[in-house]
Amino acid sequence: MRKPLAASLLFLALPAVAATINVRVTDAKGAPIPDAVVYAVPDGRVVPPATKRSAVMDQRNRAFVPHVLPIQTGTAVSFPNSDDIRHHVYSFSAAKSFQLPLYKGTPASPIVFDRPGVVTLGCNIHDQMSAFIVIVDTPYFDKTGNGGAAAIKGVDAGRYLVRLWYPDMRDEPVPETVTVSGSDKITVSFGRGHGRS
Ligand SMILES: [Cu+2]
Repeated sequence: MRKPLAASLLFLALPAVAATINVRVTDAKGAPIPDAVVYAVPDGRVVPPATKRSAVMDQRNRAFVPHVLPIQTGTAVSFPNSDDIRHHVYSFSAAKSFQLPLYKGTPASPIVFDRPGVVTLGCNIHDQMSAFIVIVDTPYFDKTGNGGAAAIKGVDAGRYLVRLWYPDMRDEPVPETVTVSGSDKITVSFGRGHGRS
């Protein structure tokens, strides 16, 4: 049966409804934790496809930029070398093991990260270079700034498990369960139940 025309027009006229989940991450003493990845995983539902399918992990002044890069599973990451010396990027991580042998400029093919997990990057030439690519099974994620705050935006209605990862995390805390019903602003805090190593 066809929908009445008036009802269809009303539906189209409604503004897009999406929520923001604000997350604060502190250590046991209350100090903010920067570079912490927070992500909301749909609970028992199909994960929406990635809205962003590519990302960049740069190399500048003998450092990876950014230090922590959160992406959704299936995202292609390019590894431009912005230095005028050569780097040799590698990962031995289970989620993605690869090498980009000594190079300058931008490698022709980006690398697709097709499994969730944490990939630790290194450079064979410069031992101090390290970075993390955090691959999550959801398009809803963000990373905390220096104040330990992040905002997961554009979250559709439904139930989510909000999870946490940061570079020297010892134990992941129990995920926070949140239910989004409309254009809510929800606040989640991680301040206990996880230890820095
Ligand atoms: Cu290097």
